[in-house]
Amino acid sequence: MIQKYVYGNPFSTDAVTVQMEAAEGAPQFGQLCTDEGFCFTYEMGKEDIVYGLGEANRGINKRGFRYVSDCADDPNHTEDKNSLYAAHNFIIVAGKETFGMFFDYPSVITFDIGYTNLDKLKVSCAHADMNLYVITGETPYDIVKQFRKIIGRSFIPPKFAFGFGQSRWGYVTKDDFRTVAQKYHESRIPLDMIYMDIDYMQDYKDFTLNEENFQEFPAFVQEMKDQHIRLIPIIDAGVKVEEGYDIYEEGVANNYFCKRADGTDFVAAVWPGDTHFPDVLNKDARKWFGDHYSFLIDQGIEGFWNDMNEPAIFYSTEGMTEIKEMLKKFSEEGEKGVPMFHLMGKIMSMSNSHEDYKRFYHNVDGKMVCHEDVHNLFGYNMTRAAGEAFERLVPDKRILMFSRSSYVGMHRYGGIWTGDNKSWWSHLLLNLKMMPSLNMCGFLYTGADLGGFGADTTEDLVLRWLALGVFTPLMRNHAARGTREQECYQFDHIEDFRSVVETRYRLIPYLYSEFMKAALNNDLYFKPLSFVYPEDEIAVRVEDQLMLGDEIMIAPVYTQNAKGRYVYLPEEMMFVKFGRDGEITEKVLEKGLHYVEVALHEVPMFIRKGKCVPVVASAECVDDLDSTAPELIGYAGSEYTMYEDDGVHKDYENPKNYRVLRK
Ligand code: MIG
Repeated sequence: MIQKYVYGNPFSTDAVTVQMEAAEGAPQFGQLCTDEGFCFTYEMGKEDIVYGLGEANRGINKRGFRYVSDCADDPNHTEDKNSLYAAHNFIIVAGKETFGMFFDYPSVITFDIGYTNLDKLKVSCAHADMNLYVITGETPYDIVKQFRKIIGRSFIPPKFAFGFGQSRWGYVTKDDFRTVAQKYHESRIPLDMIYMDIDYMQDYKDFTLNEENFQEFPAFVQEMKDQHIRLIPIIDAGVKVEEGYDIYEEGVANNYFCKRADGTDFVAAVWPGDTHFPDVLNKDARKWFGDHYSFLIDQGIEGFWNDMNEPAIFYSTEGMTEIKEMLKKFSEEGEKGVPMFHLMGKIMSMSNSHEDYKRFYHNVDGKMVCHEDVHNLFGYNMTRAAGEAFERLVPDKRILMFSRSSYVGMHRYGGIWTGDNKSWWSHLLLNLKMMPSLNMCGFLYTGADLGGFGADTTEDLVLRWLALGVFTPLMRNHAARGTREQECYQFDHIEDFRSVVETRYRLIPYLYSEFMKAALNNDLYFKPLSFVYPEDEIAVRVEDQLMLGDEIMIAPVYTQNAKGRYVYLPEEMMFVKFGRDGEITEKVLEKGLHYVEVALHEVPMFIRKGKCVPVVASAECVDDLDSTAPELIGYAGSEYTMYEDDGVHKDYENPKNYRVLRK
C-alpha cells in the first residue's frame, strides 16, 4: 500500500506519474517534524537493513553512513564522499518493520543512516515542502515493485545499446575514430559504438561540429555504420555565450536561459568558456533545447550522452569577481589583507558552489524559482528535454540516451553512467554494489566507465572490470584525457579481451530478454541476494554478488592478483565459465561457500537450480547475432521464456515477442 503525505508547498517534480490523494495524519513509522525545515527520524532495529538511494556511495546496505542528495560534479569518489551526481531519494527499511519512503524533494536532502547514532535513521532538509510517499508491503522486493509502478516505465534503449562501446576523452579527428574501429576489427573484438567526447564540437558549442575535423558528417556517420559502428556524441549542459551562434541567439531572444534575480542571463564558465544554462524547467525552453538534438539525428546519429548537467560550474562571473578582489587585496596588503589559506580556500571552493546555485532562477510557468531550491532536477530535465523531443521527432524509434546527473523520474527518459570513477579495484566493487540500488530507483540502463575513467589502469583491471561489464546493460570502456590508453587492443593479451567481450555478445539475447522483462514489468534486472533468499541469513548480507534476472547470479573477481574468489551459494547452482573460442565449462556446486578459480580471460556466472540460459554464437555486432536457435546451458528439463523484438521500434506488448525454449 502507498500513502502520500503532503507538507507545505511542494514543487512538482513529476517524479511520480500516478495521481494520488494526500493522506490525513502522520506516517505510521517514526517521527516527523516540520517546525524547522523537515526532519524524519526512525529508531532502527539492530538487524535492520536499509536499501535504496540509487547512485550513492558505499554498499547495498546503506547503514552506517551519511548520504546527501546534492548533485555534484566531483570526480573523486572516495569512501568519505557523501554526494555523487544523482539524487535518488528512495529508501527501504527492512527488518523490525519493513517500509519504503520516497522523499520527493528537489533540493539538498540528507540521509543519516546510523551515522550520527548507530541505530537512528534521520532524513532532513531545509524546507518542509515535500511530497512524501510511504510504502508498506510484505518484503523490500514487493515495496520496490510498488514504487516502480508509481514512477512509470523505465527507459528502453535500442538493442544495439547492449553491444560493447569504446570511448575516450581525446578522440578528435575522423581518423581517431577510424583507428578505433579498425583496431577492434583487426583484433576481432566485437564493437557496436564509439563515443564522441567534447572535442567533436566547434569550441565546445552544443549542436555544432568541429569545422575542420567533421566536414561532411552524414557521410562519416554512414561510413562508420557500414562498419556496424554507431557514433554516440556527448551533449553538455552549458550553451556558449557567443554572438552569432544560433543556439545562443535563440536562447537569449526567447528568454530560454536561466536568469539572475535582476533578469539578466546568468553566466557560468564551463568548457566553452562563458555559458548560459538552458532553462530546462521551463516547458518552452525544454522543448526548444530538445528539438535541437535533431541537428545530429538528422545526420544519422542514434544515441547521446548528456554531461555536466548537475549543472557543473567551473566558476561564475560573480565568483570570479570575488576572487579577483581578494587577489588585488592580497597583492596590495599581503597576508594582513587576505590570509593565504583564505585565498586558497576561496579558489578551491569556487567550482560547483551553492553560492552560485543561489544566484540563478528558473521560469516555471511564469514563476521565478531559485535554482538552489530545485538544484537536483537539472540533469533530469535536460535529459527529459531530449526524451520528449525524441517522442516528437522520431516517435517510432528508440534513441539511446544516458545522463550523468539524474533524479527519480529521469529514469523514464534515459539511463545513467555513473560518472568519473578511477582505475581503482575498489571502484570495480563500487560499480557492482551500486547496480541493484539504481534498479530500485528505476534506472535499469546503467553502467560505469569500465577500466576506470581517471588514473592509469592496468591490463588485469580492465579485464576483470570488463568481466563485470559483460552483465551491465551499458557496457562501455571510457577513460580521461591524459590517462593510459585502455582500449582492448592496447594490451599484451588481446585474445583475453576477445574472450571476455565475445562472452557479452553470446549472452546478449538473454541479457536483453531479462532487461526487457524488468522494464516492462517494473521489475529489477539486478537484485541483491536478499531479495531472492530472504530467509538465508548469510545471503541477506552478501554485498559482492548479485542476482541477475531470474536465472543467474554473478560474482566477479575484484581483487588484483587473485586467482579466483570465494562465492556463497544460497542453493545448489551450476557454476559456468566462459573461456576461449566459445568454450564453456559447467560444474554443479552445492549450497555453501566455495572458492572458484577464474583466469583473467574467463567470465564466471552461476545458473540457479532448475533454470537454463540461452547462449548464441558471438558476432561482430549486435545486428549480426543469430538468435534463431540458441543453445541452452543449465539444468536439463528446464525451460526459458525469451523476450525478443526488433530492438528498434516500440512494439513491446506484442505477445509474439515471447517464446519458450526447452532444454
Ligand atoms: O569536466 O567531456 O564525466 O565522462 O569524458 C570533465 C569530458 C567533463 C566529464 C565526464 C567524462 C567526460 C569529460 N567530462
